[in-house]
Amino acid sequence: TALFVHKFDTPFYKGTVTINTGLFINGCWVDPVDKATIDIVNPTTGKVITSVAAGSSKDVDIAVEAAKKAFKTTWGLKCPGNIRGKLLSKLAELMEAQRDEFVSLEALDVGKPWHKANTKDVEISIMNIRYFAGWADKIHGQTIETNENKLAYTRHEPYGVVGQIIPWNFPLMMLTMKCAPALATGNVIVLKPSEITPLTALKFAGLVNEAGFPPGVINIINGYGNTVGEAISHHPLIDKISFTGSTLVGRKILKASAESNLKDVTLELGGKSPTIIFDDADLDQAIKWAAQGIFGNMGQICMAGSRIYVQEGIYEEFLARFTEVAEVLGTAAGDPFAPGTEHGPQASQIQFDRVMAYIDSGKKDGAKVQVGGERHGQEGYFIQPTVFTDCKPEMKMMKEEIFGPVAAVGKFKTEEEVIDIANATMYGLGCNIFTENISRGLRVAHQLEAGSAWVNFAQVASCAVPFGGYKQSGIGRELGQNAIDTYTQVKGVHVNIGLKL
Ligand code: TXE
Repeated sequence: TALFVHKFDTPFYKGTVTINTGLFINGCWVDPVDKATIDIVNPTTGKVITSVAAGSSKDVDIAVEAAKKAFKTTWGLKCPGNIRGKLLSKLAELMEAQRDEFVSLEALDVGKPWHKANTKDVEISIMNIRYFAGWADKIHGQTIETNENKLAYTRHEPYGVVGQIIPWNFPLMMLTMKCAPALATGNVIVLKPSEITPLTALKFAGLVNEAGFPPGVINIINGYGNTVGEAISHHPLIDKISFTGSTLVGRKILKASAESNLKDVTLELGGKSPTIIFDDADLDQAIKWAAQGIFGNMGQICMAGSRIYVQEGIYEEFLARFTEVAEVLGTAAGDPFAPGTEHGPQASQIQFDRVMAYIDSGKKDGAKVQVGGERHGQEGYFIQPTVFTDCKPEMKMMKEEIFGPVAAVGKFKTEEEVIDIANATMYGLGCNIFTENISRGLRVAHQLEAGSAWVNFAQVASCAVPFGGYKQSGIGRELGQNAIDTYTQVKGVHVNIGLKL
């Protein structure tokens, strides 16, 4: 298998990172059966960085077989929780020791400003693993009172082979958020990173053997959605699938489950989350959080607060100051490895084109650009932080997920009105509410149709709190104790301790 060797000589990190670009199956690096590759592009420059192996359904079959064997012989019920936790902790330690390498690869591959990849992506990724390492030996069932002749209890057992499909907006964070609870609960995994951003997953795979995981427990197969992704979602021996990505593909995953073996499905899909700012809010803070809520990670966040509704009394002031924040952020666009960069490129040409098309549709439909609305620079996939006003609910840009640095700001009068507007979407991932009246904050949070609600901030998730979507934003929950339920199936055991025939 080929190696990718990259020398970083940047203000944040100087050093050489080496990763294997093959498929990681059964504890070994292998070439794909078909020998295909995918070019990986640096979104900051638009130039090819390297190429990585592209698997096919044949490689998925091999990985599933290895995983199944590991589940039966060395993992699953054969490996006690404290050992699973120990190996996960060791993995977190190894990642911590090579933290700067992970950060630099993520900044290179996705275009994230280095300091954000450091304090957000990699920090949270390591936290995810540590958090679920702690759960591994605390997975308990119940004893259930029935009658004196019976002992009844439940066990939370792993599914077996779990398929996991990851997007490109938080490659390492999503990987850890999916694989840590799956492994902690005794499952084995066959994971497909995004074909756009596979580098940190390969770096991660390089630590798996050193951490002590038996062969076959963790398998990582790069490849396209319509080959490797399809094979995973249709595979008859994969017992559970967890997917994060578009709602369109989410539907395909659910259909594939129905058409194959009815594998259990967890989906984390798109969003069109509202940010609601009441006129009693701490305006300085609301402006900063609202900006972070939509411009953070260049808007490529499933829970991005893309629809901002401001109460009429503070609307003009909010708009003027929010627009200025967007403008200033635009001046801090540039090389993710340069100090002072706060805004990077979109992750790929496809995403750049998609976001620009939404901006154009907004302009054509009569929305007004307050700031931004154009490409930034000539090289790479940069888009200016953009603020629209005069948006109508029926506009395409108001109904669909843009997944870019594009905010739509509108005005509202009453609490009842804004709750209705906020809920008028097929999505239901997140919502952000700003008010100094805590009763109102909680009242509104409870009425909004979303899997997560933030009162007086935006998007500060925690690995201990469940995350997932209402409506067409998904099925099931990740993170927190709920993730333990997500990756286990419950067995009721009935023992006869006295009933005679
Ligand atoms: O997503 P895809 P794309 C949204 C966001 C974005 C849009 C399109 O609005 O603009 O989706 O992005 C794999 N069977 N989100 O096209 O295709 C694919 O290889 C199985 C929201 O990149 O859903 C990748 O690994 N798998 C989001 C993963 O699915 C398939 C994150 C996601 O890609 C497949 C990303 C198939 N048939 C995009 N086709 C979030 N919720 O955070 C593709 N894939």
